Amino acid sequence: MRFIQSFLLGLTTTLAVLLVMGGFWSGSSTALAATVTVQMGTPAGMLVFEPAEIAIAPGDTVHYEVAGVPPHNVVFDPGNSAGDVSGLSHPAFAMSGGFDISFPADATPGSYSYYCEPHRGAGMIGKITVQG
Ligand SMILES: [Cu+2]
Repeated sequence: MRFIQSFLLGLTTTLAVLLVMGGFWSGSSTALAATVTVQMGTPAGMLVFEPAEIAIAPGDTVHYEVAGVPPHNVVFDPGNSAGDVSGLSHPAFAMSGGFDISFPADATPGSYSYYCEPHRGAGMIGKITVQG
């Protein structure tokens, strides 16, 4: 009898722990925002964003990293974007290193176009699709 009681107590505890862990994992996997890296310029001297087109979820962050031929910046085109782009741009020129641009969790789904100001004429433009 004592054995059965301790067995049942152990089983109940194990189930409770599994339920708590399962809830934690399923909750955090949906809330965890991702970071996608885009290179600005290439070591070979190309004036491009690489990759030029990416898809993200609302709340995700895009990390821009100088990879060649600086300076670079990121300016969103309000006339060519699905939602509000105020506050998204990073107009300061980056000579090295990188910077992050985070999309709000309530960002309007659709495509957002941007360019690098000094190299727009050379075709350094990019597109981010925020998935719904
Ligand atoms: Cu540039």
